[in-house]
Amino acid sequence: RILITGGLGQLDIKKPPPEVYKSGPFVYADVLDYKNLKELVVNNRITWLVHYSALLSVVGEANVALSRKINITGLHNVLDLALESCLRLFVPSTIGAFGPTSPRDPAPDLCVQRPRTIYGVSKVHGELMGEYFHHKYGLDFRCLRYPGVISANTQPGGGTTDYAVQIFHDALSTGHHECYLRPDTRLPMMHIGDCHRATVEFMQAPQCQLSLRTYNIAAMSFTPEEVATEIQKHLPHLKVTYNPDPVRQTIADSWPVRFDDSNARRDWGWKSTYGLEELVSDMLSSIYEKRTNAGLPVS
Ligand code: VAH
Repeated sequence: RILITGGLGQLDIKKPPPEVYKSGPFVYADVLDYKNLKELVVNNRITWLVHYSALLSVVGEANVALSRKINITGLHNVLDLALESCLRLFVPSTIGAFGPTSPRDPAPDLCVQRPRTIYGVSKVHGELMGEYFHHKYGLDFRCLRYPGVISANTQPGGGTTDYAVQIFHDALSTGHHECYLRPDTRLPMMHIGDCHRATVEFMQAPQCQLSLRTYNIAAMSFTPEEVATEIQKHLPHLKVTYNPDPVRQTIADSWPVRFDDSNARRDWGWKSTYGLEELVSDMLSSIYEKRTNAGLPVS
């Protein structure tokens, strides 16, 4: 039985594919309230804790104090809880766990990590603390570094990669997207379906197969220009203008351009299924259906 923190956030657990998670009840909990988390674990006989709660890159820079509480104190709570209740623990990391001095094209699993956001720093801390608890106490800690995750079921949540969600909503509503990154800004991205499937397959992998505790996973890397061009194959009227935001452009320019995920592919058989064409087609059809069902106009 799995407890997922942050399940109503951008990683879209509300409607996971049934072959991924069989959704259970949603309950309100505060990752800073250890006693409450402990009660949830004991009362629901939890065996796995999937810890999604975190402030993302841009929103974290606007509220460093809250980001430290949620992303670091919250992480320490789930680490202690996992030990105390003999849980297995999955915590995602991110392309944001790398910085301007990391190899960027591609970024390997093991290299210099000096991120320049509190989000990235907290995620590197999570990787290191989880691996320490594994080696020191035997905790079954597992971590995947996610690319920018693209889902039709959630609104952008304060990240740097969020233009790649917003552009689809704009394409089907106003027909115009103003992009806060330069047209040539290449970033690793992944469809939410691949993200959930990778997580479940990794959680199910026998520990004897894992040469690492933290793995990069990749699916595709694209620029705003490339995703706009692919959308325009379906919606030729889409107009994209570029107005780079210095904060988000600086963050994006410090992140990997591509991920090397060869260890994940070798150790536990990771293989992505959505490329750019499949992502665009699925996002447009999903958002088109949601807007139509909601009685909203579709451009
Ligand atoms: C962000 N979407 O942009 C998140 C993500 C890979 C980046 O962690 O902050």
